[in-house]
Amino acid sequence: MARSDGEAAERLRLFVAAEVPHGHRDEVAARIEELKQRFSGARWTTPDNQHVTLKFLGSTPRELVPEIHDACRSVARDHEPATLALSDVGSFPSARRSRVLWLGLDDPKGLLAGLASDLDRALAPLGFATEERGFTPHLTLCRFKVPVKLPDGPPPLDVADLAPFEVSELVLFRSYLSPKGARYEALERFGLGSDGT
Ligand code: 3AM
Repeated sequence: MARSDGEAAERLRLFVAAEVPHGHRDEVAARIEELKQRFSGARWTTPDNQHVTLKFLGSTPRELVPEIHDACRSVARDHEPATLALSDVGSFPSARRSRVLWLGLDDPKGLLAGLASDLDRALAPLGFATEERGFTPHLTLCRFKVPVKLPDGPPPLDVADLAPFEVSELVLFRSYLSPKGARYEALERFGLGSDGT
């Protein structure tokens, strides 16, 4: 549909992610209660808002969405589902100056790193900047306004007993920012592997 002069194109804040089963995220939430008390100044994510970000697209014109779907579908088809597990707590950018605490994923076949680098490559022709930073698959647990020093390193969290789980799709999310925090909406899912739909 033609737009009148001066009318701004609608933009959506987008990112592509993989999901961890809800039950696992709820179990993690139950196990970080002690950490929440220790780091009471942090802003904690809720299980509903946790995902493994693979590619951040940011503010995107709506008319690019069909091409983003095509790119995601093609990358998803090139990767078979794999079994992953939750691992250890880490911090960004470092334990000396932590701004984020996260829970890592054990991904022996490198599925998530492969998806992240293929998304980077497939989305670059649409004008999305390629990622310069190394990729560390993680669920963000909390963010600190003022960086925190962790002299003993990131705190331990025992999740070794939680069952491994399968990652079998990519999810295109829309992010809505507000003073109350972010809300994420799954716009589209892309099954991994040649059997994916
Ligand atoms: O939920 P996590 O932390 O994995 O940190 C933001 C969040 O990831 C990340 O994108 C996800 C959805 O908002 N994000 C926000 N701005 C970003 C940026 N400029 C960014 N990632 C990379 N570059």
